[in-house]
Amino acid sequence: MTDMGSRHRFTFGLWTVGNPGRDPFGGPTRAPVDPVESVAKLAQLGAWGVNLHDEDLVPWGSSPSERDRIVARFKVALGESGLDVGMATTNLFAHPAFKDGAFTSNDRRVRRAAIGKAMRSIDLGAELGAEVYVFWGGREGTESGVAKDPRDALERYREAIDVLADYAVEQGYAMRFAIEPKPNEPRGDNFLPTVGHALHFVSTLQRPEMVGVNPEVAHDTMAGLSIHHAVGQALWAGKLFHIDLNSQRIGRYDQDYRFGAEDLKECFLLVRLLERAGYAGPLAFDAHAYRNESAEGVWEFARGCMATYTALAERARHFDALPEVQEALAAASTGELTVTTVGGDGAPVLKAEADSLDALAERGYFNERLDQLLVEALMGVR
Ligand code: GLT
Ligand code: MN
Ligand code: MN
Ligand code: MN
Repeated sequence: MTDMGSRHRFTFGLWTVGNPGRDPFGGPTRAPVDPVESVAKLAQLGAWGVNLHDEDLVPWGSSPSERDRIVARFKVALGESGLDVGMATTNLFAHPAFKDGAFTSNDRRVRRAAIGKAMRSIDLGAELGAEVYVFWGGREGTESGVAKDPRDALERYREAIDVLADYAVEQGYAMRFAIEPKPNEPRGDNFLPTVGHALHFVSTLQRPEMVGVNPEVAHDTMAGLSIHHAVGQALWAGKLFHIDLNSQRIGRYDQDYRFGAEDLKECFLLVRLLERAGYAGPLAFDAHAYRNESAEGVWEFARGCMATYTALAERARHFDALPEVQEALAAASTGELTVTTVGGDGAPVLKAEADSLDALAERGYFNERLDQLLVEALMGVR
């Protein structure tokens, strides 16, 4: 273990470091990576764990005996490397039968098969000790909105999660579930497009306490939203069960760049928030190396994700320890936002205070100074 992984529980999906560089316009540029090799290499770099889809480990179509052999070999690798499994999930997007959706396919037979596949995959996650089970609805959506009433689709989505939560509880599995939102891609429009949509969806479930969210930096950014605010709302709701870290420019396809490769300021705000909130769940990097990298470049990518998170956590602590920052925060009245607004005062008092608006409009909030301090701390010149 290096210093890097000693405090933070950094994880990588097998599909991230194993990404062969395929894109819609061209085939793979890198050879497939054996999951056993990924585990050994990630441990060496200081990661805490790995994440996987059923099919990242056990190829679709494997016989039960092949499955058992593959899983046994993988468990040995985990034991030797000391890595844990942070989260597990189901591939409900690659098989052509899922082209109209998995839990929300219009074909009831597909929906039932999808639930069955998720059950098998939950068994695998439990066997490997995954503490979180993620649901990313890659195929849950439409190109032609007329083909599905969104109310019906959400009802079937909810039914699937309810059934699977019951299943996990009945089996005695300790895992919690996390819904991962994404606005589009691969579907034209996906259901549960943002963290806010997912949080509301969770509140409609039969076991809401068991289900949280798995925000991904790139996904809310694709929707043009602030991931800092999205994760803030998930934390405020007590629902941040997992997080997928990466980078993304607004308005692009799903780029899944190395954490910190884009918008360092938003990354700084996100890391500062997670650190201040004492988030102790896995910090998962759901990203991949640029397509023009060779096999070694993949490990450069993995090292970079962890190094940037660690450096931003240090920068955030440094920033908050600077006396000029504390002064600027006080000038911005940041602490005052933690004070209850009304207290015990009644309507007559509040109505009278409405008269103070003209005078209150005079003040400034000194955000220029505060933000410049952030930028200078981030650049390392302060
Ligand atoms: C896929 C997707 C990710 C999800 C993974 C979990 S699969 O790579 O782009 O955002 O987290 O299903
Ligand atoms: Mn993504
Ligand atoms: Mn992706
Ligand atoms: Mn993700």
